[in-house]
This record gives sequence, C-alpha cells and structure tokens, in this order.
Amino acid sequence: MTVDSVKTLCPYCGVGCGLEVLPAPQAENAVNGQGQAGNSWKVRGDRAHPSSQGMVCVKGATVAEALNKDRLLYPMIRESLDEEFRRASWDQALELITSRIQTVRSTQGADGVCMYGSGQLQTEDYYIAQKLLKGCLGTNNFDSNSRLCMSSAVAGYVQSLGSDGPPCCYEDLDLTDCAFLIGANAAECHPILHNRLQKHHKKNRTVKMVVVDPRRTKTAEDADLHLAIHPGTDIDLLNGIAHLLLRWNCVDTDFIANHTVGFSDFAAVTQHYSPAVVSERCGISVGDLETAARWWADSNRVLSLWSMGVNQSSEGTAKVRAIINLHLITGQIGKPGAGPFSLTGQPNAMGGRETGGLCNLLPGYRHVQFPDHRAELEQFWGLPAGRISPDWGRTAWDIITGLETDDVGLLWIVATNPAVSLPDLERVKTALKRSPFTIHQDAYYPTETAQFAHVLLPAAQWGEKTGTMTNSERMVTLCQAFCSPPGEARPDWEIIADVGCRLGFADQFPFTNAAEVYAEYVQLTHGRVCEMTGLSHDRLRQEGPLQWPIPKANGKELPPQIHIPDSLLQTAATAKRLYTDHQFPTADGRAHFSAYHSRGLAEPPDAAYPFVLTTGRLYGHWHTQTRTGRIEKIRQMHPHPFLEIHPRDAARIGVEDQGLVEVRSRRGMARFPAKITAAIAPGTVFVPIHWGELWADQAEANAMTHNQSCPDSKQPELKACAVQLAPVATESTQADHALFAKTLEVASVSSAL
Ligand SMILES: Nc1nc2c(c(=O)[nH]1)N[C@H]1C(S)=C(S)[C@@H](COP(=O)(O)OP(=O)(O)OC[C@H]3O[C@@H](n4cnc5c(=O)[nH]c(N)nc54)[C@H](O)[C@@H]3O)O[C@H]1N2
Ligand SMILES: Nc1nc2c(c(=O)[nH]1)N[C@H]1C(S)=C(S)[C@@H](COP(=O)(O)OP(=O)(O)OC[C@H]3O[C@@H](n4cnc5c(=O)[nH]c(N)nc54)[C@H](O)[C@@H]3O)O[C@H]1N2
Ligand code: SF4
Ligand SMILES: [Mo]
Repeated sequence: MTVDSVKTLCPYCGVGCGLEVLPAPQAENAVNGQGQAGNSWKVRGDRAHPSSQGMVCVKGATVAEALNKDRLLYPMIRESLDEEFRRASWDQALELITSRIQTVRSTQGADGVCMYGSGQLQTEDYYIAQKLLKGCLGTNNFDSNSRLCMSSAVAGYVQSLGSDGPPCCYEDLDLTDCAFLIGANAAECHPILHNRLQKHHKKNRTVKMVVVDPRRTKTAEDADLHLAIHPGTDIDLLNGIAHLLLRWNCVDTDFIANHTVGFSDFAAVTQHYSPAVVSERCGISVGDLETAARWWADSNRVLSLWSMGVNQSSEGTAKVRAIINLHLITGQIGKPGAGPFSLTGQPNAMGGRETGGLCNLLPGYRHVQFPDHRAELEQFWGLPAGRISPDWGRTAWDIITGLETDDVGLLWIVATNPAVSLPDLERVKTALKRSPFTIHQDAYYPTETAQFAHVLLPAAQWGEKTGTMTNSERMVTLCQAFCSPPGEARPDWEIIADVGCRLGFADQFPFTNAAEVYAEYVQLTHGRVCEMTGLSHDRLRQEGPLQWPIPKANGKELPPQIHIPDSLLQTAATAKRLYTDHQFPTADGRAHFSAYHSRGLAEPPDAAYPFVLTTGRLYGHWHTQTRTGRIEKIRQMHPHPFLEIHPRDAARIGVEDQGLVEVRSRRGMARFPAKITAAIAPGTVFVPIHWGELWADQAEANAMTHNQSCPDSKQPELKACAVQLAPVATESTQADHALFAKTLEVASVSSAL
C-alpha cells in the first residue's frame, strides 16, 4: 500500500496529537538495518487536528523510525520455557490456543482464562476482547495496564460524579485563571498539552499555575508555586485547602445546596486539617499552603490536572475524590476553564474505559455488578441470560496471585510488557514462570515478557492497521493504516475474533474489517455518558477527529461540530464540556462529596528502610522502550538510568555524583548511577521506569515496588515504597556506565527469528 499523506494519531501519550505521515524521499527508502526491505516515513504534526493543531513532541516526531526494527514477524510456539521458539503457521498457533482454552474451560471453568491488555490497543481491539472474554466465555478476567494507570480516576469520577469521563477539554487550558497540577509532570509526559498551558500562562500574567509534586520537575519549574509535599500527603494538602476555603467562606453555597450531597460530612473532616497540621504533614510552609488556597478562592476558573502522582496510590480513589471535593465546594465544574481533569496516560486509555476494558467494567461505561447492564449486553450480543458474571474478574495483580495458586490456566497478554511494568517484579516473574500457558501478542521481539511465553503472536501496530482511539479530552481520531504489517503480523482484533470463531462463536464475530467492529460497538454507547452513536470510521475519515458525546439524531447524524467564536463560548461549552447544566448522572442527579482522612503511604519509611523511592517517566522514553529504545536520537537523550538524590542524602550515604548506588527494598534491589540534585527533597529518591532487563542490568524500578493497592480502584501504589541505599564501590564511573549500555546487543537478537 502506498499513499501520499495519511492522517493518524500519535500512538504514545494521551494528549493524542494528530499526525500526518508521508513516504520519505526515495533515497531514504533504502534497506533498513535489519536487512528487511522497509519503507521510511516522514511524520509531521497534523495542523487540522483540533487537539494539537500541528504540534508534536520528540516521541511523535520519531515514531516511524521504530516501525521496521526488531519486529516479531511470525507466530512462534514452544512447549516449555526452556525450549527455543519455533516458527508456526497462524492456523497451528490459533488451533493450539483454542484447544488450550477449551481444556481450561472444561477442567477449571472459564475463570481459568485471563487476558491482560493495554491502553495502547485500539477501541476495536478492546471491544472484541470484551465480547470474547466477558460475553462469549463468561469470564470477567479481562484487565488492562490501565489498572496501573487510570483505574483510580475512573473510580473517583464514578463515585463522585456518577460516571467516568473527564468533564473538561483542552480549550480549558487557554481559559483558566488557575491551573492546579497535582501528581503530573506534564512538561515531560504530556508535553504538547503543557506547551499550550504555558502559552496561556505566559501571555496572561494574572493566570496562576500551581504544581504539587515531591520533586521539582520541569513542570514545577514553570509554576508560580511549587508545593513539594512529602510523597503520599496529597489528601492532607487537599483537605487543608478546603479547610481554608471554608474558614474564609470562599465557597459556592448555591452550588453546594442545589447540586451536591454529603457536604456536612466533608466539612466535618476538613476541620481536622488546620494549616499547622497540614504544613507539618506535607512538609510545606503555612504561607505556601495559604497562597494555594487563596488562588483557589480568588480565581473565577480553576482547572485541576492530575496524573500518576495521584492515581498510583493505595488511596488513589480517595485522592481523586479529594480533588473533586475542591471543585464541588467552589462550583468549579461544567464551565469553561474549570473542572477536575484527569490526564490519561496512554493514547487509548479513554477508549479502553469506554469499551469496558477493566475487569469490573462492560462496554458503554457499564459495570459488571449491575444486573440491567449485564442483561443489556447479553441481549445485544445474542447470548443466554446470565452468561456475564456479576463479579469482578481478576485485576492485573490478581492474575499474578492466580498463577501462584494455579487458578489461572491460561494467560493471554496483549500490548503490554508486565515483566517490566508490574510491581514486585521478582514475585511477578516467579509467577509467570509457573504459568501453564502464556501467550504474548506484541509487535516487537525480544521483549522482557516474551521469555515467559509459550506462544508469541505478531501484532500489526500503529500505521499498519486502521482503528480509533480517544484522547484525554474525549476526542476520537481515526488512526489510519499507511503501510502493510511486516511478515505475517495481524491486527489485534482480528486475532482475537479468529480465536472466537474457532471456539464456536462465529455468529458473534462476523466482522470483515475494523469499521464494522466500530459500527457495532458505538450502538452500545447509546444513552450513555460516552454517547458516540453519531460516529463511524467513514465520518471520522471525512470530517476528522470528533469529540463525544456525539449522538445520532433520529437515525440522522448530527451536523459536525463547528468552531464557535469566543463570544458564543457558552454555546461551545455545552458541546465540549460535560455537566454544564450541573446535572450529574447519579441516582439523585447530584454530585457526591467524599469525606476521607488521609491514611498515608502503605509502606512508610522506617529505620531499616529510611528512604521513600518514587518512580516516573522521562521526556523521550516511552515505558519499556520497545520503540523508543530503538530510536537513536532518544537513546542519546536518555542514555542510561539514574537515581535522583538530594545532596544531603548523598553526603550521608557517601556517594558522589555518577557513583553507583544500590537501592534495596523488602522485595528486591537495583543499582543506579547517582544524579545528585536539590530538585528532590531529602528523604525521597526517584528512578525512571524505562529500563527493564533487556536495556540495563539490575535497573528495574519495579524490582523494589510493592503491590499494595487502593481498596476501591485496586490500583497499586507504584509511586512509593520504602528503600535503603548504599554506595557500590567501583573502579570508575565510566565502568558503571558500561553496565547500562545493553541496547546494541539487544538490537541484534531478533535476527534469530
Ligand atoms: N515521555 C513520556 N510520556 C508519557 C509516558 C511515558 O512513558 N513517557 N507514559 C504515559 C503514561 S501511560 C502515563 S500514565 C503518563 C504519566 O504521566 P505523569 O503522571 O505526569 O508521570 P509520572 O512521571 O509517572 O509521575 C508524575 C509525578 O508524580 C510525582 N509523584 C510521586 N509521588 C507523588 C505523590 O505522592 N503526590 C504527588 N502529588 N505527586 C507524586 C512524581 O514525582 C512525578 O513527577 O504519562 C504518559 N506520557
Ligand atoms: N514503578 C512504576 N511502574 C509503572 C508505572 C510507574 O509510574 N511506576 N506506570 C504504570 C503505567 S501508568 C503504565 S501505563 C504501564 C505501562 O507499561 P507497559 O504497558 O508494560 O509498557 P509498554 O512499554 O508501553 O508496553 C506496551 C507493549 O505493547 C507493544 N505494542 C505496541 N503497539 C502494539 C499493538 O498495536 N499491538 C500489540 N499487540 N502490541 C503492541 C509494545 O511493543 C510493548 O511491548 O506501566 C506501569 N508501571
Ligand atoms: S505530546 Fe504525546 S501525543 Fe503528542 S506527540 Fe508527544 S507523545 Fe505524541
Ligand atoms: Mo499509564
């Protein structure tokens, strides 16, 4: 397939920038480094994309460079993990999978089968997987890496507002009077969104920007106020701000009276959070706390933006709800420039939620525990009543414990690399080794997870398949294919549907292309908050990206959204924002305050493990590096992992800049060159998450982390665990760096296929 220019979406972060892809000039279209004939592509920002208006960061700009490197080309199988993989036909591989699923169903029941997916799947892939697992097989054991990412945001929105769905849009970044970023390093992780906010912030001197992060990140450097709280003290801070707003009487009493419930319990809780108490617990000055509260009080429009510093916590849902509480006491929701805005991590984390891609959800923002939701799905899918289980399936972590207890008989991993990204990695790897049958469906080989698989299935990835994704502001983009998949790689939905047919569910999987899958799926959003019955692949191709809610009117599609001038902002607001009428999709139509005290970290530091280790991301790399580790420019940008440590702590443990430090928790250890910096507070250290065992020796962030999770969202506390530090004696720092230069070796391994 060759084309002039194709519009698609960046496959990395949830900002969801539009891309335009063109074939590179012929001269560059030579045979690539791996010896396969491959095209090269030129990527530029799509100026017509409403979310990004032509902007891209380094990841989007370089993504095409990874298309032809180290790809998994054919299905591969082996009987046991100590054997070599051998090439198989699709028919052999899928027959093997089908017969293993049948065996597990008849010996252990359907709940012995698990699929673990990812926010990097397209909506069509997600939908087909829900239909197969939750519908046809009758097990809710589909969970995704969104469990590690967005599940606290989902639970917080559902509990406080009645439904998932961020109510804001990116235009709010241009309209706010106060941006309150908490647990989000947008400058590195949502760079185009951050740039847009900075433009507004720099142009309008009265606009305030607050960043709440234990580290002085690049984002914090751009803020008017950086609250460097101790890890895990967000609820203290948020309740402390509410305490002051109530004390100063700077609350929206009409909004509270007419549109909320639970205010008095919340107000009672905040009484315990005096400035003196909060200042002490969070490690910030009373003056800074008062400034933050003052800006909340004085701003007409407050927009809070949060990400993993909030969600990845053993009280993640409570943190999300504490943020929403502030919006509810001040009436800062459902209007331009305001609202609680969760920044999604992955490009289709939102689509995953819409299609029910967590083990407690069903398509169309439905929940497994509601009988009417299950019945609607069973009927729509043509399945017997009672097929869908009313219970939560296995969460990501429950899959691991299920392997430990032999309750999981088959694990199918799609578009995620859990041998790097799950917490308590030694335990995870031991469990994966026990797995009777693991399938890893991925675009690349090798990956860390492949070594635990019995079957490898080659997936077509970005650029090689057409489907949709939804970004943080509910904008749906058609990601169009512009080249053929390499080898025998196939789109994820097609592989899963093929197995569905082989299992005897051909009636449920009659699809011949992704557009048909989408057409079926959108019907399930009818009347739901995430209504998108007005969307189709054709419409998205013709009109470009569109934001939901977008209903179909009496069988006729509504006119496309048009750009509305600022003078008519209120009209625009109704189309772009949720809850502009202050009616919430709860039983009583009101938003619900929560009243939580902070419980603090699940594993606080103590005498034996005196430091808090926190983890996160760097601007250039994407997660486990399957793409970005293979892009020279990005490797040069971030050549090796490191540990950020405050000068005082470095002196105390006796380590110099770039000297090797051993980090040990109760579960595991790793070693990193020290990066001594006052950007991190004493007592806390930081490591990036990007170096799994393929890319560096003993530099896995998750070797140390634990699995303690939020009771409501089951999202693990990946942002904090207790560690001890010790310098490692080495001959020279140069030698240390050699430890981390594994990338070149890796690049040659896949030629074995
Ligand atoms: N460059 C790049 N961008 C990405 C990704 C990537 O891999 N690389 N991944 C994408 C994905 S999937 C996600 S989920 C997002 C994540 O986006 P972010 O959440 O912005 O990124 P992180 O670095 O994981 O964590 C954010 C910050 O939380 C802070 N933090 C730690 N503990 C606490 C705490 O207790 N309270 C508060 N308030 N803050 C705390 C950390 O210091 C860190 O700076 O990024 C997306 N964008
Ligand atoms: N300590 C700590 N751990 C964390 C985090 C943290 O902040 N701290 N963050 C967590 C979060 S928020 C996230 S989102 C996870 C991310 O963790 P992972 O999901 O494990 O990371 P990725 O490297 O993005 O893995 C995606 C995989 O999908 C493959 N892939 C890409 N496109 C396709 C496709 O179209 N089809 C298929 N089948 N495969 C494809 C890639 O090659 C890659 O192997 O990590 C989590 N783990
Ligand atoms: S900001 Fe996110 S979506 Fe935009 S180009 Fe960068 S990685 Fe891609
Ligand atoms: Mo994420």
